[in-house]
Amino acid sequence: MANEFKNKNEFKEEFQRRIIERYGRSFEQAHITEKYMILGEMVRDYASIHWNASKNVVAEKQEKQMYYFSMEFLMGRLLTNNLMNLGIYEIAKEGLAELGQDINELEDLESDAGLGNGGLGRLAACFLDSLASLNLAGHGNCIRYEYGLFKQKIVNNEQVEVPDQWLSLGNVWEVRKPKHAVNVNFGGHVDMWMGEDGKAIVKHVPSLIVRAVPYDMPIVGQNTNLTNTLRLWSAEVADDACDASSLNEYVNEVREICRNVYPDDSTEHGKILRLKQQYFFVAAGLNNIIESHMSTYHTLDNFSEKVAIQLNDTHPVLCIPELMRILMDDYKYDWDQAWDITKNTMAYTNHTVLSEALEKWPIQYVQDLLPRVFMIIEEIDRRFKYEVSHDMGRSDLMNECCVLKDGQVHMANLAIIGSHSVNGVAALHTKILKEDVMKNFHDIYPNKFNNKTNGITHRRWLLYSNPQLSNLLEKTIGPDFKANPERLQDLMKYVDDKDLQKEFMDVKMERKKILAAYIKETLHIDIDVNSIFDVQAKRLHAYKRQLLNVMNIIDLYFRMKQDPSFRIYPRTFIFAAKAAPSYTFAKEVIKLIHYVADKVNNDSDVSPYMKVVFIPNYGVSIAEILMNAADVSEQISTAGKEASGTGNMKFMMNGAITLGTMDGANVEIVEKVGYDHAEIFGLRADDVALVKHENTYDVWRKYNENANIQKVVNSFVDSTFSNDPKDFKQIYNELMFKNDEYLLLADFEAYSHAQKNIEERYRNKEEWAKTCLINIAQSGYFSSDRTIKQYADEIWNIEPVNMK
Ligand code: 26Q
Repeated sequence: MANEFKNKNEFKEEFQRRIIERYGRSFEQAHITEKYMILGEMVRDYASIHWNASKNVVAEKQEKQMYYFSMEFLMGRLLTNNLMNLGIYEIAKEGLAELGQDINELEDLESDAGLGNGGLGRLAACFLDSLASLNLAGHGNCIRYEYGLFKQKIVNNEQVEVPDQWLSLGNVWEVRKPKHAVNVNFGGHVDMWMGEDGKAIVKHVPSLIVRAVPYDMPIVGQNTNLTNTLRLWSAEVADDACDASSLNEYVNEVREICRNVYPDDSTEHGKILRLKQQYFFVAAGLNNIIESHMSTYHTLDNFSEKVAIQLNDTHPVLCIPELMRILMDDYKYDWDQAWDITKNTMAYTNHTVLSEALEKWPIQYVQDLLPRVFMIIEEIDRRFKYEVSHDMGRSDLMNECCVLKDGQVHMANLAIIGSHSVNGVAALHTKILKEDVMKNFHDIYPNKFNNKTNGITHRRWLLYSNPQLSNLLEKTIGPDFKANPERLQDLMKYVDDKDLQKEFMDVKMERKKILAAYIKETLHIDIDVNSIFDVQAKRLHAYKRQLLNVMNIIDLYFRMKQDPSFRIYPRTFIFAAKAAPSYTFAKEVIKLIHYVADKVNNDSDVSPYMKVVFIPNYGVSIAEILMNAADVSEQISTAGKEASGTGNMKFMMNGAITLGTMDGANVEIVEKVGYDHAEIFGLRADDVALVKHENTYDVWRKYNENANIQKVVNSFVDSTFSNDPKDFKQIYNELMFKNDEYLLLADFEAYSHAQKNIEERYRNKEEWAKTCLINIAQSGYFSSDRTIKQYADEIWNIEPVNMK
């Protein structure tokens, strides 16, 4: 039983006792990693106090529960977060200090749990924090990847991927639960025969059986007693594995399922592996939920009244046919009953409108790997076509919207057809789904579509990562905003207060110094803390237009070189971005940033006015010191392409001004702060749509019209930055020979002008501080607590659990 220490003396005693018990050493003799492990275990046990009780209360009170199925959870570190949420950070910190141990050193030992790529995975993690903090019974379901997303190193100015061995010290937060292990079946064939009752009996005879073992992590909220679970599934060999031609082959086949977050899907083998991952965690997760539901209710008739499943994009969409399979094959429901239960349980969130990111699987893969599930998908498709053409008389929409076509399974279509709710992640994004990308479906099911603008947990992204700002806010408006972030609004009364403006600038300076020290230590680059910190931190992707940012930098560099009287307000341009390993264009942009940085930073005429810094290995922990040090938040995607963005919200909440296009949640940020307190530029989403529709854009005309643009574009291929003629040729080609798909040249002048405006604004420090304070004051809306309340009320129909 865990000891619930109540003060620092009890903490110290318990800590020392555990070190002796575990390692047979005194505190003084213990290695720092041992101290970290013990602290982690103590916090986990502390967090577990209410874990069992939570499960019991939820079962006893027959509360509805939500399960968030996601291939990604970018949890980051949990030690600080859990200590803070449990309200025992100060006890631990002071106790350790009295033992001569700085808590920060232990915090730094924890690896980020990087079980994801980017926005979608971090959103899932923020949602878990909000669910627990709002006393809502909502759990995560994912894969226990052996390696997180690769670590990024820069070697000779290029990205190199290094495996992320996040489990090397063990994961102190997880508890292995072998008693909940289940088998997952793949391949083989399906036998069917008629039962005595005249109903078909279906038996899937698999060729591969994998044992799925769950590892549970407690999710604790701030100041709440409800403890939720993040369940991570690990693949192991099954006792009764069949048809494995050789043991070694079988073991390898099982091991690779959970090896990587993102298996290289350039080969057929890699693609099938990803499909295997999807079915693996879906089948295991659903199986468990059903088992637990049956043990409470002894029937599945009320399943959708007690269980809500949110599908984080299409990656877990096999939930739909899998639940149908279980209901029909194992529990003998007929199709219509099973379909009602399934549809009422499932809800789907879309996170992207890029057509290349809409998931499709070759029919053959699905049929071979999941023969029974595929039969059900075929039947869903058949019935959908009948419903639309026969019942609704809309055969015009049938072919667009069906699941099986062109030899592929269209996962988004399956998701929409099989769930009761479809949501986008920002107002503009949902509008584009309804009016464009999913217009036909919106005609068929107008009531399914709804918007849930994303959010971020203000606990991690403001309270814990920026204590300086948090303290200043508390001093100014009191502590209410901590539990209720909408109360940040109260700051509006003080935005004109000169003393507060000054204090805010001091806080920002402190954060800038912390970041500058990190950059000095890791990259050996000196940056000027009095310069404007201009930050673009996000995955590297053509549509996010890091290249537009670089083009402006190159332009400024040329102009300062050419004209000694032209000088800009000192600026530090900071980038942080990982590129997908196979995305050569994105990697080329990273390389370009480094070459430009070399040139600019080593030029004594220019470097006093600007520096370019690329911070490697962007992830949750780096974001925690990066976002809050920014003056300018670069959100410059081609309008209509960024579903929402969530980095934009983190910057805003920490008092940075948005320099952005009217895209994703930027639109709502501007709505809150007003045009005067953001710097907005460029084509709007409908302009972009029109330009594309009418095919009126000509990149060469833009190029020929503007000498500055010409010079910048030429610099990609005239050895300004690299003597190797192969370098940056691809960038040049993408821009100039694919008619600049993401409209960089179209927005270049507007962007350059907006950058100039930023500089003018920054010269007036009081006005600048006022703008930052207004951004903070209006950022409460972007707390994921608000988002989660909307999901809970409007989609899941769940209410806070009273633990008493
Ligand atoms: C698609 C096809 C085949 C295999 C994989 C995929 C795939 C994998 C990951 C498609 C998309 C993703 C991830 C998408 C993502 O992270 N989207 C981001 O979601 C955030 C949270 O809603 C938004 O804020 C971002 O705007 C959006 O880009």
